[in-house]
Amino acid sequence: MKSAPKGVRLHIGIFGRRNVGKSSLLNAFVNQTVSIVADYPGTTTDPVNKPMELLPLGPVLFIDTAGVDDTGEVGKLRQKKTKRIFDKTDLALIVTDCEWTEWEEELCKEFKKRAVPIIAVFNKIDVNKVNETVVEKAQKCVDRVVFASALKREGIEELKQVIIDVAPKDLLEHTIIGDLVPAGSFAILVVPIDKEAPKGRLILPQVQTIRDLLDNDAAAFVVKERELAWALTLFKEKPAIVVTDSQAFLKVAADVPEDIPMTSFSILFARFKGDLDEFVRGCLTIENLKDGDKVLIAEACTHHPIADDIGTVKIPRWLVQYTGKKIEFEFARGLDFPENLSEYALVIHCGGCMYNRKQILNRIRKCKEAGVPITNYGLTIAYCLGIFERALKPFASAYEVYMELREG
Ligand SMILES: Nc1nc2c(ncn2[C@@H]2O[C@H](COP(=O)(O)OP(=O)(O)OP(=O)(O)O)[C@@H](O)[C@H]2O)c(=O)[nH]1
Ligand code: SF4
Ligand SMILES: [Mg+2]
Repeated sequence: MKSAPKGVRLHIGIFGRRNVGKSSLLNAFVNQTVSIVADYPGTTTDPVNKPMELLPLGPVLFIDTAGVDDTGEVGKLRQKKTKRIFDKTDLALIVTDCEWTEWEEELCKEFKKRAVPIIAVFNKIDVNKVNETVVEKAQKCVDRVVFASALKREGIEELKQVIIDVAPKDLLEHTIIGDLVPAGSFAILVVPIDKEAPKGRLILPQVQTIRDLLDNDAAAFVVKERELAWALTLFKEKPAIVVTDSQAFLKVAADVPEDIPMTSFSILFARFKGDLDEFVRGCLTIENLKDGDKVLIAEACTHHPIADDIGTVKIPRWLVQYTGKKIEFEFARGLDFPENLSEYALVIHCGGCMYNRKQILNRIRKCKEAGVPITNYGLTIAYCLGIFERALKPFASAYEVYMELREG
C-alpha cells in the first residue's frame, strides 16, 4: 500500500540529552535499525524520520533528533536542527537515562508552550536504578512516565500503549470536506489544467479532498473550469458544494448558481491545516493596510508546484489593486520563518499542503505572540476579488466570526 503523505501523519518527536538512548529506543520500537547508535555522545546529527502504521492510531512519523545538551559551534548547529522539529511535533517523547535535569525541564517548557502532550521515557533501566524523587520531579512536568530498556527491548509495548493513550485525537479525526458533503451526495471539484499544473498528476490538496469524500461515503466529480457549466447540467441533484482552485475563482463564482455553496481548496485547507477563524480575523485587517506597511508572504516549502507566481506576483498585485496602497512585500520560503514578525502589518501564508497541522498552528501562535495578524492565500484572493463572503459561507463558525467583525 502506498504510504500516507507526511502532512497527515501524527508526528512523534524523540528528544533528550545526548547518549541517553533516543536512537536505540526508536530502533527498538520499530524493530529495525533506522537510526545509528553508538556509545559516544552526538551520534545523531540530523533528524531521522521513520514513518509507520501504529494501530489503532493510524499513520505516524517518528522523528529521532540530535541531543540538545550539546555545546560549542557544532553543538549549536545540532540544537538548531532539533529545535526546528519542535514546531511540527504532535507528541513528544523526552528520553532520559534515569536523571531529570534542567535540559529535560527546558524541553518540557517548549512543548507546553505548543500544547503538545509529553511522555518521559526513563531508559537504560537495565543498568540504572531509578530514584523516586527524580521520577516525581518528572511527573510534575509530563503527561505520563514510562520505564524502558531499549537494549533489552523492555517497556516498549507499554510505551506503545501510552503513546496511543495520550496522542491528540483531534488531529486524526479531522476531516477536510466530509462535514460539508453528506454521505450519498457529491461535490464538484474544479481543477484547472493549465501550464502551471504539474504534468500527469493532481496536486496533494486535490487528491486528499477526493480521498476524504470517499472516506465519508460521498462522491467527487472532477472537471476543468471550462466544463463546469456543462457538469452542472448533468445531475438531477445539486452538488453539496463546488470547490475550485483559487486560480479559477471568478469564473467559477460566476458559473455556480447562488444557491449552491462554493469555496476553494485553499480555504478548505486553511481550516484543515490551520485555524480558519484566526485566518478570517487576519484577512479582515487588509482593510487597515496603509502606505509603507510591510506584508510578509510565507510559503511553507521552497518549491511551489501549483503556481510559482501566485505568492510573488498575483497576491501582491491583487492586494495593491484592492487597497490602492503602496505596500512593501517580503517573502519567506521553507522552514525559516522570520523572528522579526512584529515588523509586519500582515502575514499571508500559503496553503501549507506539505506541512502538518501543528506546524501551521505554531506559525499562527508566533504571529499572535508578536501581535501580527495572519491569513492565508485562499482567503486573501477571495477577499481581493470580492467573493470572500460567498466562499466563506459553507464554514459556519468562521462565517459567524466574519459577520460579528463586520458588524462590530
Ligand atoms: N545498557 C543500556 N544501554 C543502552 C540502552 N539504550 C541505549 N543504550 C546505549 O547507549 C548508547 C547511546 O545510545 P544512542 O541510542 O546512540 O543514544 P542517543 O540518545 O541517540 O545519542 P545521540 O544521538 O548521541 O544524542 C549506546 O551505546 C547504546 O547501546 C539501554 O536501554 N540500556
Ligand atoms: S506547502 Fe505551500 S508553497 Fe509548498 S506546495 Fe503547498 S501550498 Fe505551495
Ligand atoms: Mg541518536
